[in-house]
Amino acid sequence: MKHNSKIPENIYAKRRAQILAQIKGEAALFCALPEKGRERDMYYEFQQDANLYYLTGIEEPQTALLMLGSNTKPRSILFLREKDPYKEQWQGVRLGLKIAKAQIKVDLVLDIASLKTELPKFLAPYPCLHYTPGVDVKLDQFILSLAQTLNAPRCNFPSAFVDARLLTAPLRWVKDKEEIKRLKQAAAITAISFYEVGINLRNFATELHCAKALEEKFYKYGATRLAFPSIVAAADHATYLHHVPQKTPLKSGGLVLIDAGANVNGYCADVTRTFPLSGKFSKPQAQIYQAVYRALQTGIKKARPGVTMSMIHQAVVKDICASLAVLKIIKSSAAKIEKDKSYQRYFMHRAGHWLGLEAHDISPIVTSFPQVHGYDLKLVPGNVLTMEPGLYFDPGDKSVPQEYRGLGIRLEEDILITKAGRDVLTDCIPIKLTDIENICTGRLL
Ligand SMILES: [Mn+2]
Repeated sequence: MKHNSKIPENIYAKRRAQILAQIKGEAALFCALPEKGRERDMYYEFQQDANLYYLTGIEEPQTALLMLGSNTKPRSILFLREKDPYKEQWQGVRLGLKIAKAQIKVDLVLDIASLKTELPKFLAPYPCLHYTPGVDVKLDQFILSLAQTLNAPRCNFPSAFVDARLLTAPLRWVKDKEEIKRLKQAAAITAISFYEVGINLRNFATELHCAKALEEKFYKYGATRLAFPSIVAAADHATYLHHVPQKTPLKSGGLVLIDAGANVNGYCADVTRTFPLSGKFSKPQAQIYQAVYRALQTGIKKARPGVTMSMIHQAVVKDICASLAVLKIIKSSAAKIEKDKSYQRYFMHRAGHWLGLEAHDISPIVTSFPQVHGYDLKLVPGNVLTMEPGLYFDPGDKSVPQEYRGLGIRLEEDILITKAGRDVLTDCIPIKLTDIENICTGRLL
């Protein structure tokens, strides 16, 4: 499996050109997320801003990309840290200006230390700046300070500000060949890891042990990081959507919900399976499992070019409502359950989300009036999304028949929209009820 290759520089250059083509006579600034301090001189694992990564592939903190649009001479200017032997001795090697100049096809490479003096000069002639607030709050404050004036709008600094994600979101929404390759790698790594952990489930002492064993597999098969913090939820912990793994023992008779994904060179997988530890679902467990499984299949079949995420969600909701009525969990008709939204007590999230550089990937919007949300855009080939219906019954919910209380089941696949319909990138991980049982008992080896 080839999985450690970075996206070639000419692809990043092409993406930058696509941004510049949108901002003739305007400027755009993309900056790195700040490093997050833990305690004293320790930091949390650095996470690059996905938009800056999409346009440069650079994973270093203290990096910024300034784009100056023009009909005649558009320019890209990269700011990053200069080499510093003393700091590198302690913090690790940096790219540095010289290597960046040789490798990255921008018009100018400057030291990030000069950003505050250079930025006002570069921006002075531009009326409009595309900039995303909230990525680096300190930079936000600096830019706002430059825009502030007491008596009149400044004419030597942009007077209009637009969220820069409006430029990148439509591009990031449709994955190119290089991205699809890496998303498939992330899905494949996640698949084999889920399988290997599934057949071993009885040997894990706790949720945490299981989570870390799964993550060990991700890295063994070539992950570069986790797509998001792994969720391993035993028994009624699965009724909490984003349960953080604890030292809770995995007990026979209960279910274990695992929702996790590998990240390969920036691209995420996001998979959920729910396993019966004993190797056999009880009758109520099986009833809920099948209800979620059917809803998942409904959603997957619905996904194709021309339909919207909202339409898929509605189809999944309809299916879930039918099951809630049939199982008499809500004593009402399926149509009424759907109409009065009483299903939301047990299925409270959307049927899926976009997937890409972020596990919950950026969604394009259409800035018409009123604005149109990405969930209402017609899918096109190259969109990647997850499908993840679930049902969750609080252990203390007396309105639910007793046999279902404390059950939490979610199933999730990653889906690539293609011309012909869709590819399920994660369908090599068994998911049918009997296959899941056989994994747990070691019969499916
Ligand atoms: Mn998900």
